[in-house]
Amino acid sequence: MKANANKKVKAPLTVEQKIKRRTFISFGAFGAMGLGAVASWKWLLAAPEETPGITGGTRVPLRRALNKTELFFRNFFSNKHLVKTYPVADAAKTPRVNSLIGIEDDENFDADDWKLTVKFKNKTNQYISLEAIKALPKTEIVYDFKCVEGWDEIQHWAGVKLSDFLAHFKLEEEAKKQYMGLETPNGSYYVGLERESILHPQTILAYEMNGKPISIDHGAPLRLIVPVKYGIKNLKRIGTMSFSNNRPRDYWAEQGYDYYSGL
Ligand SMILES: Nc1nc2c(c(=O)[nH]1)N[C@H]1C(S)=C(S)[C@@H](COP(=O)(O)O)O[C@H]1N2
Ligand SMILES: [Mo]
Repeated sequence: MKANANKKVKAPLTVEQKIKRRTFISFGAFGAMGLGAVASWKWLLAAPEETPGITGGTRVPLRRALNKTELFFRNFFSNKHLVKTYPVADAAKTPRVNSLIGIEDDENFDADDWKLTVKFKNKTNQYISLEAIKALPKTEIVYDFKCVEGWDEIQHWAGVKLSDFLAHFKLEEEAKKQYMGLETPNGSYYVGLERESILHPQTILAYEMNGKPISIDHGAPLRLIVPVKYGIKNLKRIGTMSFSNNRPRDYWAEQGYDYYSGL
């Protein structure tokens, strides 16, 4: 009561004034929403075209919206943040094995015979041995590996930084394309990754886990470790690598999972 004593007393609004004011506010809000809707619709329609079949059946505008979200994250985050790392002692001693698509046929796979195949548009190939990859500077990372299925685990990986690899094997020009595609030697599991995540300083081609050569189940002889992505993008047993400006095929995106799958 006292607090109000010094305040100027405003005449209460009449019913008519109240109605006028509300009408004004509602129409204003309604109008703004309308403009917003038109603007976002136009924005969606202007989103990048989708190559048919690359991502699982989402209606075109929605897929465009997802692609826009991807562009947003690509532009603002990807290369600028580092994933949190942990002391080696925190790493799981027997890391979980998740799924084995494209690497089940152990009998037919000879790790000693293995070479990484880099495929070019003109159908020529470059073959790179594990020895040549191991001769490059080694980087290690201990971080929290996350699977979209809901588990995560601190894991310890080592290998060559993908950006060092690209520089050493004169693939930097090729890697200026927007995407890199990786496939298992038999082509049953395959992923596409946008340029920013392959050049991310923590992305490695890994050949060691817990200080030992990677086991067959974890992706011997060479797998991708891309800490800015969910597990699905961390392809085990790399057979081929290629570069393109269109999105390469992606196993889980074809099943409707988010193509970007970033963290
Ligand atoms: N070749 C191949 N790579 C793959 C997969 C797969 O099925 N086949 N599964 C992915 C998924 S969903 C996850 S979570 C991780 C699991 O890796 P890990 O088995 O070494 O824990 O591998 C990824 N890479
Ligand atoms: Mo996963």
